[in-house]
Amino acid sequence: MNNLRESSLIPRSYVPAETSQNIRRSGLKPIVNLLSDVPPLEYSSKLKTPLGVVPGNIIPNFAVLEGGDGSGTTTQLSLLTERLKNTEKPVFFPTFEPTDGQIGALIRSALRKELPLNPETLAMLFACDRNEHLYGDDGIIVRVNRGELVVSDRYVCSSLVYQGIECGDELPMALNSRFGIPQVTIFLDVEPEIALARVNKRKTLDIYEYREFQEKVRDRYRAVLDNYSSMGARVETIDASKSIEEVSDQVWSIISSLPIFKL
Ligand code: ATM
Repeated sequence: MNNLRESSLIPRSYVPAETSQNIRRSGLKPIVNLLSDVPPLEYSSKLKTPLGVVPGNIIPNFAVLEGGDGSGTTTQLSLLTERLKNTEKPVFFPTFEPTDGQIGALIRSALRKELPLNPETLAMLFACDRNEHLYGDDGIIVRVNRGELVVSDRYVCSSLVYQGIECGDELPMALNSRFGIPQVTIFLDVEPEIALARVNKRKTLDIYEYREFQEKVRDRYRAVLDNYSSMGARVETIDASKSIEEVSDQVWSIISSLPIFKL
């Protein structure tokens, strides 16, 4: 974390303003005040350079695939990885949330109904997992700053959508307010009926994989992403009921339009 703080490439708002140490030093400051001390997110689409100074809270060289269950985010990330496997530049790093770290493992056992957790606890775990994913050693911020292209299967919008349905807007928004926004968010949009027919071919279903919930997921994605783009984030929607190949071509045309490919 110290290395991250010292890096001039990282905007101040990417680094938590208060460590547990200076919280203690400053006396017992209530958590509510700590949150209100966080500067509001400044969204900006005016990205001038793919590396270096980052305007607003947009994370350069970082793209995200989002969508309901069965929308194909995981398949599309594998196809993108396949496309980029022989490309020397940029170095490509595919990744996903929940991660394969220990917090991610805890989350997955809750999703499989093996570990009963409050929805709020789960919301917090997703945020903890993301914090490590973003700011940890060899995390997303370190990688994009050294010029890698990072594409993640799910990120903040998943929490605003899924945990938003379970816990209301406030908690996921507060928990995710320090995480920067990707250079592009690709939303794979598909009717829940089609998506669940794909998911049902798998053996075990998780806590979110049923029709009513997935209807809400789709509606909420649209609202969250509308909001995101009205604040300057680049959002691209793909009709994911199309064939895997067609969707993959569209994903590629968006990813290959990123400034990192023009260096
Ligand atoms: P994958 O199916 O993409 O591995 O993700 C697992 C689940 O985690 C997915 N839902 N189902 N079913 C979405 C959910 N999820 C959240 O609820 N919040 C989050 O922040 C993330 C990253 C995923």
